[in-house]
Amino acid sequence: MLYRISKEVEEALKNNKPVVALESTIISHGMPYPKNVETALNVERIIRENGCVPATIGIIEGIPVIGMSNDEIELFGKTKGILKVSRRDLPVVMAKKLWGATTVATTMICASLAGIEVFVTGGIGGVHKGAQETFDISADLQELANTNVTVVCAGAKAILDLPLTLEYLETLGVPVLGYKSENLGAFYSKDSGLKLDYKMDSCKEIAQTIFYKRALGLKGGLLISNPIPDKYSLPNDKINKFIDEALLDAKSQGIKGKDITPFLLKHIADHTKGESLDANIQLVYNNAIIGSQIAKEYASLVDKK
Ligand code: PSU
Ligand code: MN
Repeated sequence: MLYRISKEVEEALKNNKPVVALESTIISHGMPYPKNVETALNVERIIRENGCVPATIGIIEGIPVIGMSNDEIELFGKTKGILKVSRRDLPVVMAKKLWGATTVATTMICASLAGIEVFVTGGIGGVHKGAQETFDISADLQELANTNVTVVCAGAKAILDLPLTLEYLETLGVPVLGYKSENLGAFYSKDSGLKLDYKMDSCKEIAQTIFYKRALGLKGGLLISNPIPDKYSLPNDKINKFIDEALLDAKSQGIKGKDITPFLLKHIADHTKGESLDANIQLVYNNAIIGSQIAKEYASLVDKK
């Protein structure tokens, strides 16, 4: 077997019970310990309370694990040096029997291997600022073009070039749907000011869109932008000041490639003290609720088929 799947997730998939996939880079590289573990376990609890089975995904001794145990999540949260594994790293990490935290791209690959349609995260990778020169475009975007998984996020952080990220997704044919919102979410802030083509009024409507994409055999994912709730949303200009500083720091320290996103995330978390981390945690919880509803609606559509 290429991967290990937990009994609970396997049973749920067999019986068409809704399952929600979760990534592990957000645990190992996206938040500090112990808040990362606390958040990951709360997200699993929220998904269960909303009638779905959570499947946190990570690579343990070279084996992709779909449905990590609480102890494994704890280990991912506190062990230093777990690699950040995107599409190109996955076969190497398996061959070398290493531990790896899965990015959005790799979590999509593993979810699709197991047959999980809905995946909840915080923010996706995208086109980086200055990509015209650096060519730094996250592999997450290509994955959305190619792999059949729906990703629920709160938009993307302004560490990225958000208008270019939307252009790129359009080129790749990825539907970007705003849940009860006309505009793309900006992660910590509820509104990026960038208009999306489609506002969805219900999770049922989103599930139907997934259903038709699959029924038509249109390859690739869908991106759901579920903006952070009003009461946790930070003002754009306030957070952008920290983002600009983080970008300058990364440049002066020569940070590049796969290290840039974790560097920027850590810089922002350190400099905004608890505030940005709290917003980050709340938006993931909110995505877990909406992602669960989408997964349930989708499972009931597939049942009726
Ligand atoms: N953006 C966030 N938080 C994250 C990430 C992105 O706001 O934790 C992580 C995700 O795992 C995403 C990855 O898939 O960073 C993208 O990295 P890169 O830009 O190197 O492709
Ligand atoms: Mn990159």
